[in-house]
Amino acid sequence: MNRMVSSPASLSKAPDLETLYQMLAPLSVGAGWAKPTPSLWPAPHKTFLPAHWSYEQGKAALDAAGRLIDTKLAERRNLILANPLEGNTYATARTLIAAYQMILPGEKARSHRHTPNALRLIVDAEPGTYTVVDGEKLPMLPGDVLLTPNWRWHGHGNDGAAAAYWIDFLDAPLIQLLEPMFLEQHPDTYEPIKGSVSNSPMWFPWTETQKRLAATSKTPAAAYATSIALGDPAMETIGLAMMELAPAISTQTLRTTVNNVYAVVEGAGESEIDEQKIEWNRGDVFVAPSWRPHSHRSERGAVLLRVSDEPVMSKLNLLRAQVKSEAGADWEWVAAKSK
Ligand code: GTQ
Ligand code: FE2
Repeated sequence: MNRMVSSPASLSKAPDLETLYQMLAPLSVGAGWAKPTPSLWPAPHKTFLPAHWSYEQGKAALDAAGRLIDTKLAERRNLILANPLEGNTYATARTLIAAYQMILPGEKARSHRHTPNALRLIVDAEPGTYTVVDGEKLPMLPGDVLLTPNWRWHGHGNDGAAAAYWIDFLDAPLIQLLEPMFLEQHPDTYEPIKGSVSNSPMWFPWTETQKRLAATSKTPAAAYATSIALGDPAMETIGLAMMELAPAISTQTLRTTVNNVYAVVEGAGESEIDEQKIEWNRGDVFVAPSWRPHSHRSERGAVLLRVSDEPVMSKLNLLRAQVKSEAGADWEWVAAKSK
């Protein structure tokens, strides 16, 4: 192969397309019309797969990790829930990652800060488990959601009697894509605690969530069932909603450009995600990636936390969503109807 760089004069005289392509290659130029796969397409590719992770398994693996790896060695004792998409080892959906994390009684996880936004949903923890966000000590109890937005110092600790388990969610795959990744260790290793607070914009206690859900008007058959938002939105890139599923009522089938990662706060049920049936229990995580039609159902009622990149899609005018019509054949636009 001739790797010589062609002059403009010889480029302009390329006798045929094959020769032109050969002249263009060393210039890092490609012929748009000759690409084997298109660069634009009519509807989302549905690259990421529907998937499910069981808390029972995650908890068992974390218990092993508790014996095998120390928080002095591991910055975090966490298990990454990587989408089974071939070649993927990190992201749960395109923009989001979920992980199970555990901290033993008496342990501390050192403080750091990073540009990715993060939050946790507590699954099992006893009083005495806490996170420190910018010097404020916040309790971590089952059903609580705690935020650690972009560049806030955060570390965790457990002064309780039992191991504490929670689910982390971060927008790290999005930050990796966009490139502005920064991570810094706290100069004191464990950030000093300035004080405790009884409420904070970084903390959504489960007791409050339950009160708010009880006071909300019910829309059990809506795509997101009966939903309340945590935050407005919770963070720049991540939206949070607590979803109450009423007993034996299926939600309307939805397909949206939004990536939705669900965690089971309470109860059990099943979801159908692009024809895949997923049965879930308390503490489980499952994902409905962009444009995968999905609906949920619980025979006895359940609460899900929906973690999404909706704020990103909204801000960038990329939010598109459809629901299946009553008859079940047609799709009806519910967001950014295309004309
Ligand atoms: O707890 O600060 O699962 O920084 C991944 C990265 C948890 C955390 C994760 C993190 C954290
Ligand atoms: Fe972190």
